[in-house]
Amino acid sequence: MTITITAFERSPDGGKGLARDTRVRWALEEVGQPYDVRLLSFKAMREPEHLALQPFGQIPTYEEGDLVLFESGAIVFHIAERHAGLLPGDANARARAITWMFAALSTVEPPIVDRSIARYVEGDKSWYDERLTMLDERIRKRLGELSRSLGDADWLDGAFSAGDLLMISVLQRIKSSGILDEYPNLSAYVARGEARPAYKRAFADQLAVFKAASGG
Ligand SMILES: N[C@@H](CCC(=O)N[C@@H](CS)C(=O)NCC(=O)O)C(=O)O
Repeated sequence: MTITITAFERSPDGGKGLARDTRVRWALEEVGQPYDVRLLSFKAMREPEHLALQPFGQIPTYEEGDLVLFESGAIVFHIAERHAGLLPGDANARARAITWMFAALSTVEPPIVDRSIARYVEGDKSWYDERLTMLDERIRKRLGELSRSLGDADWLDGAFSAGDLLMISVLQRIKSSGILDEYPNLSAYVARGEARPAYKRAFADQLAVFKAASGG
């Protein structure tokens, strides 16, 4: 059955691969599933046709036959459950990998997203610098904890899993701030994820979309 995901027609990140379709593309590449992409403008994302698939008017979505999913974490989980390669066979190891998926999205991602939203929404406020310092400290707290937990291991719990895929996707969003560089083992962890052939294919495909939209 054909899998179709949605992505930005022209990603606001300039092709850096930070939009959340990249993590879905990456998961599909890891498990070797072909997929189509339907590109959406911001206007199309607010229209009833898309809102029927994604109630919050966001990307990505995932369609496969009668099944429609939204939320990148749920989509990656679905892909990992249906295909070998992203979750371990051992029940306890699988439960731990799923725990890391939740940790990525509900413990590590929120302060990182708060920082990027603050830049857009509050960047012109007199108190912005103070707020940024506070947000950076919240991020450092989480990264310090994650760094200790990862130690000198390659991946969070044994073999590479959907937990790593989501955690690395989340950490990529803080790379440009320089904060990630304060944690050499986390920088190396992200680089390891980005070196995976499946990630490279996913990144190249989303970049090709951005380049085509930019006329080059
Ligand atoms: N929690 C959602 C967040 C989705 C999300 O924020 N998508 C962004 C692109 S990465 C988006 O569509 N932004 C446009 C908007 O919210 O209007 C997920 O993980 O899928």
